[in-house]
Amino acid sequence: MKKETLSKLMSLALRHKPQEIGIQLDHQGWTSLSDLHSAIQTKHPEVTVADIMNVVATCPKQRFAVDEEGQMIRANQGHSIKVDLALPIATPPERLFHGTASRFIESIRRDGLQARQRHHVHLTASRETAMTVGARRGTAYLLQIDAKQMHEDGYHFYLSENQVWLTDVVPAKYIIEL
Ligand code: HQG
Repeated sequence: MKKETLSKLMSLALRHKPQEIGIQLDHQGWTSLSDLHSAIQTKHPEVTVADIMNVVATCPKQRFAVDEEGQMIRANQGHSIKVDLALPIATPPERLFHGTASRFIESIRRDGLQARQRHHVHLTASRETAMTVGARRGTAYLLQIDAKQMHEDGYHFYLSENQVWLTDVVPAKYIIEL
């Protein structure tokens, strides 16, 4: 199986539909590496634990983490199912970015940024990353977020292990268009 295909299958299992391949996640999103491997092997017998570990190690977005004992695996962020990643509240940089598609802008101006199917709104400190994320959905449109003011106003931010800034919602008044 191609590495990208395996990575997508792991995202499906660890972020969205564990039941679809027959695994269970604990409340913090972890599952046993060997359970994940066995479940994947039912349909794809050629996949090895080393293949899974290779995705964990080389995925450019560092989407997955394995615990120190090398026994448990989870997705670092991006879940649609309910998990508590137990991330500490972090102080964001003054400005964060969100890349979206231009066709969403009117709605975002009105309603702010919402998590939609995911747990959190995803933000980044990097303009380039935001543009790449936005380009997935059409003509990329870059928004700048006044994270300093949000933080001062009591909104919580979390930094995932793979450096994605997460927050519950970004009300429209904190969005600065670029
Ligand atoms: C948009 C990928 C209209 C929002 C990426 C986005 C990222 C609104 C879409 C990660 C809205 C949700 C997350 C509103 C938000 N009206 N549209 N009020 N509020 N939106 O995929 O941030 O490959 O859930 O702008 O690289 O695009 O999965 O979020 O376009 O890091 O690891 O609704 O997913 O990473 O889309 O992407 P998503 P996202 P992975």
